Amino acid sequence: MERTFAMIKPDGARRGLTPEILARIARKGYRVVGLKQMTISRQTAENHYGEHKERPFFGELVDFITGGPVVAIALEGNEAIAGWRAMMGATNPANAAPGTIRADFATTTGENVTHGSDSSESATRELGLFFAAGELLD
Ligand code: D4T
Repeated sequence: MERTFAMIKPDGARRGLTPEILARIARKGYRVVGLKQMTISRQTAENHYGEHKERPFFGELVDFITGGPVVAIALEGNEAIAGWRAMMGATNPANAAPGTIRADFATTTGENVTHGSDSSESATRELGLFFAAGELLD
């Protein structure tokens, strides 16, 4: 069993896509072991996206992710890290496979509805950044 960090970004939450995305997670068979709505602080956003600090889109990315409530989700399941990434589709929705969340619900890379950890190391780091130990089910 693997755990990963998933997030419904402010665009997805604002557009009312949370129930649809949680339904896809349930139908897939992942177990939700943590779930909360929150507004991300700038400090947490800069930490979360630290790998992109030098990229030209960093400022806009931090503005966007802190610009409204998100839904933070901890998922558990067999190969959940790669599996959730597959359900989201490519970062640029124009390249996302039909049936993926980004193909179905997004048009731009900047506002692409969901996030998912890209490795086991990222999953551990991001789960720790967004959830206190007591907020996750055993
Ligand atoms: P996240 O981290 O949000 O799940 O996205 P990905 O893992 O699929 O993609 P990423 O780390 O390369 O990008 C993080 C975040 O930055 C935005 N972005 C990315 C952007 O606004 N412009 C860009 O050119 C790129 C590459 C979108 C996602």
